[in-house]
Amino acid sequence: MEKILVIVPTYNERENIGKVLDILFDLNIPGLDVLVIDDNSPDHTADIVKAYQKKNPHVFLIERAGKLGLGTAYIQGFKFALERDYEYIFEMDADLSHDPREIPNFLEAVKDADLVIGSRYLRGVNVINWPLRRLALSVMANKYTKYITGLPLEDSTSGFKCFRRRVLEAVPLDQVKSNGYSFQIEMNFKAWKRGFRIKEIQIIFYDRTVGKSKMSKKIMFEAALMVWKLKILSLFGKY
Ligand SMILES: Nc1nc2c(ncn2[C@@H]2O[C@H](COP(=O)(O)OP(=O)(O)O)[C@@H](O)[C@H]2O)c(=O)[nH]1
Ligand SMILES: [Mg+2]
Repeated sequence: MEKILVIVPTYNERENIGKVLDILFDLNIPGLDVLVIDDNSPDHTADIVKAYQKKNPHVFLIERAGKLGLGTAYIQGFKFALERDYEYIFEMDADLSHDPREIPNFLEAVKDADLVIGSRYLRGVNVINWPLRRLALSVMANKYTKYITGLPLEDSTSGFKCFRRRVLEAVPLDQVKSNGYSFQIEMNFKAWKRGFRIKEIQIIFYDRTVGKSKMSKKIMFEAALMVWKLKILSLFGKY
């Protein structure tokens, strides 16, 4: 049986994480473990996870000292997966924007792919309840990324995805520099440049109903610059 790890980064997700874990384990997928990476959330998200661990041995928790960003959280999660025998490694948000019930669809799609991305923009726009400004920003960021880098994806900033182990083994994880959402673009770009098969499947993205988004101007600017950096470095054969 091939093992599956779902990595869920959390920062102040106390009201969401229990529900996410419940839905995940109700799916009864054989070989599925969950790794929560919490950045010392002031709302004590980690306590909810620790209580959960008492009744479920398939939940792991890494606690970091402070808010160190999404990118480094995932890199740490990827290393955790590579040190163990996981074949399929998922990224998923903790705020129920990503429906865990989609996981079987990813597992089906990854049979003939190396990286499956849950896309909000594959056929039209499948985003529920985002303010127009936020939606426009996301759509524009994706068009911009596609145009500058040539990355053939409709949703390169999606945070709901499934990697085959070999992708994470091939990409030099210590050279991944992004910390905000451009982390998604950087990983996709590096997988694509190495010739891995990337497939998008349609998902619906629901805006969080509780808790706060961590989106910031800093994260936006990092992404806008990262796209150029990836493009320029790749012109010199560095990716
Ligand atoms: N560990 C960790 N998780 C984070 C950090 N920033 C965001 N997250 C988590 O990453 C996911 C996506 O963040 P969110 O704020 O919902 O982004 P949005 O959906 O784009 O507005 C959520 O599960 C957050 O709790 C961080 O610095 N560290
Ligand atoms: Mg969110």
